[in-house]
Amino acid sequence: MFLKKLLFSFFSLTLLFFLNSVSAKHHESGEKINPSWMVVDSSNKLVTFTLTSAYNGNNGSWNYNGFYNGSANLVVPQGWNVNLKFVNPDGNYRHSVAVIKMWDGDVPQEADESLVAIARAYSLSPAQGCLSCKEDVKFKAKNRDDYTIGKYSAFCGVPGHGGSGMWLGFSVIDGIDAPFIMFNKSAMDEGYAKPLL
Ligand SMILES: [Cu+2]
Repeated sequence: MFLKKLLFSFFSLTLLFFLNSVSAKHHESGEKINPSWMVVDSSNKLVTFTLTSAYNGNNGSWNYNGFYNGSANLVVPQGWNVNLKFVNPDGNYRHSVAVIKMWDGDVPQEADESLVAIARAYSLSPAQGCLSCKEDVKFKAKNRDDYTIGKYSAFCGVPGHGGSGMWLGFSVIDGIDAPFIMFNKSAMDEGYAKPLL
């Protein structure tokens, strides 16, 4: 009887420890979300992300869909077709989107075509941006030969915007069969408005 009890408490402790480490990991990488702005067409290996610039007042409006500072990470299987449906409803502030390599150290202040890391993965003249505009940015998710990790950023190239946090994570991964988005709340300031889910 005593042995049974001992075994049981050992088992409970192990389980507790395991659950704790799972939740710690969960907290670190964020929560998997399936928002309205991601549409997956598995049979055609196509994923569409609609990214609306300055969606709300979060981060002084330097955001896409209310996300900024990489608080949303778009994760796409290697070889899939991607359509970043870029929308800027604003008539006063220019915006753009460019997929650039994730940086070490300081965030770039701007991004022109020379920083684009995946072929065709940018809106027209990303360092200039555009007003009241939309563009379908279509490309194939691909890791570069010189850069196998596949960690990129969907970045507003207009000077000061991406540098102020107007960027999302963008990752290309082998060995997954569907795209997903990770939402990392801890990258956002306290009291942020609800992003588009
Ligand atoms: Cu911008």
